[in-house]
Amino acid sequence: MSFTLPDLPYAHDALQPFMSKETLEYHHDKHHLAYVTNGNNLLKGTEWEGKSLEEIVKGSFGKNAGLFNNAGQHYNHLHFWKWMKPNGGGAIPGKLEKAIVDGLGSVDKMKEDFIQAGVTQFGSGWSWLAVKDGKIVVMKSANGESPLVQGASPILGCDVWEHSYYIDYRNRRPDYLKAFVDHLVNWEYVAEMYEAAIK
Ligand code: MN3
Repeated sequence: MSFTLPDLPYAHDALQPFMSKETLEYHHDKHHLAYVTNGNNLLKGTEWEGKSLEEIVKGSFGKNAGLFNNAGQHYNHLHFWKWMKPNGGGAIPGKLEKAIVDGLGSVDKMKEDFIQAGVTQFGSGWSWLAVKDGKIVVMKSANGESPLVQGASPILGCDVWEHSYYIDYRNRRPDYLKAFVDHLVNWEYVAEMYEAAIK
């Protein structure tokens, strides 16, 4: 398969004031597009041509850095757009909420740990909720890596590369992460990925 850039599931200005139209114009229209274009070029002629995106991400990790970086970021961003919605951050669907409490103690603790993972990720990367050995855990990763290459299934990720927040928050990464958790997360989509992860 080749990679294609999906449309955003909402208008570019729909996440304001927490994520601006300008940020999404750069982040989706330019950064994500570059991962798609570069990924397609680097995929050509490799053993992973014709494989699924997840197989490409896992297979190229540690073997083909250029392809991995672009395919990994394509995977991460495909979901990142769907992990947000206008007026997000509200109630968590019951079954997912129970699994969060089982794995991490409480919803507040999960939010605190998720934000802390993003704040302490040195340089570019992501903070994550993932399912590992049937339990929900908080993880972080560098650059284009994700729980997929750490033996886990990602169910929520926040992009902490500067391109994701510098226009709106400058150097205030903690404020960006807090706004993401409180106002942007689409918990219904997280619940959908949780269901898929525990199958
Ligand atoms: Mn990004």
